[in-house]
Amino acid sequence: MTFDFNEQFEKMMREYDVTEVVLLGHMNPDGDAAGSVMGLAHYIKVNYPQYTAWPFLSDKLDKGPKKQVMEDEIFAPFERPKLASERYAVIVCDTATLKRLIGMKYYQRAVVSMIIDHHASNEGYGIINDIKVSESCAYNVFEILDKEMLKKAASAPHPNGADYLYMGILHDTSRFSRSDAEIEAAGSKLLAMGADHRYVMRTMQDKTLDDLIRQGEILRRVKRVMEGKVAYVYMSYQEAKKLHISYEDIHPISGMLRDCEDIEMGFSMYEEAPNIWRCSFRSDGQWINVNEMMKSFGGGGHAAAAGLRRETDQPEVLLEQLLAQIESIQSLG
Ligand SMILES: [Mn+2]
Repeated sequence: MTFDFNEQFEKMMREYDVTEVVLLGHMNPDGDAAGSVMGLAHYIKVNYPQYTAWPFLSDKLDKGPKKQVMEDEIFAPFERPKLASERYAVIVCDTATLKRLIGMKYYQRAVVSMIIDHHASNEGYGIINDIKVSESCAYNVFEILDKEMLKKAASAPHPNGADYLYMGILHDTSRFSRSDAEIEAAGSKLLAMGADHRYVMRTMQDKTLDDLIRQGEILRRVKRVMEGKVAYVYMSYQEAKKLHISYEDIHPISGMLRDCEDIEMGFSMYEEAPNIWRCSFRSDGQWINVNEMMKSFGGGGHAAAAGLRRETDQPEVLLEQLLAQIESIQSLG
């Protein structure tokens, strides 16, 4: 049975006797986290004037989506919510584990929480849950909203509620590269309601020539293993500092490698601070399920995209363990 957002939301606000709701997403938010949180905030603002929505996002939001959020005339989600009451609800979008939540204090002090997510690795926290594995959380949000009411939120100036949900879908499916009939239908319905494709596409065009040159430096360092099917890049804190390479530069590399015709899986290991390693893994979700692969390491995400954060002074050992894990899954399959 589909989760009915209106029914669940109205019941939650009534039963817990609250009039304010804080909307939260994950750390280093991407287009999907921001799109889900902001889309829902606009929907509530337009359709439930008796309630106050407070979207709150980390300002470490990806550069492209940030451009759009900065143009919002209704909400300022990088500022702290100015709650009038100590009793309020929270809605968390696109966040698999509480460890990755931004705005933990608001979550902990809320009288009730609603979780809307699409991660296979969601740990099942929160009081009211709607977790459905899909390509994008914003797509899930679209599915549970009343379409006539969403249309009202879509007639506001850009960026409106439909622009945001469209942005989430666009980013998490890599411009509809991973799509199906339902996702395409959601996209075209959002456009018909008032999302503006060209306007939202600007959030995907955020590269400068310098960005591409730095990515070139990263690509030169790529190594291949398993008959070339697995490609990875390993970058220490010192090296990244020397080349002025940030997490933002290295994060898309695993996806770019995976998308190469002759590569099945791409990953990156990046030392963002001394001994703190952030790793990204991308595959088609079938050749290797990277969410499954991450389980024994304490990371996770989706079948085709997963991450791991690890504190270690022996990164070579971690790299060897990762490669051994890929080998062993492949030999079973
Ligand atoms: Mn997402």
